Amino acid sequence: MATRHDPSTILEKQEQRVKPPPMYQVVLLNDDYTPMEFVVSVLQKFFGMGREKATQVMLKVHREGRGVCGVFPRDVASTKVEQVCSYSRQHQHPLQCVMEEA
Ligand code: TYC
Repeated sequence: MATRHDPSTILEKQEQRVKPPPMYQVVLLNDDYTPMEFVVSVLQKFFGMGREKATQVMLKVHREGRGVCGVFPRDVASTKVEQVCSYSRQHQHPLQCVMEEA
């Protein structure tokens, strides 16, 4: 049903109350045992990176100890962490992945 406003009424813009969802970084951690090639394949498989980008991120983690794989809403970040950890365990690698509020 259409609502009519008295033309003398001043309509104030409603304040925007919906905040964007908090975002989370998925961070990959270095270790001494996981093969470089395996890390590159994880970045391609779970983060949709091409081979070159995946290699750059892997080398950054290798040299600096950690690196960001992507930034996602909480549920997506949590699923990625689970997938990476479980896939790494299946392949007997100690690769660690965590999420942090961005
Ligand atoms: N440091 C590992 C090696 O020398 C490679 C590696 C890179 C492991 C990134 C984990 O998240 C990682 N084989």
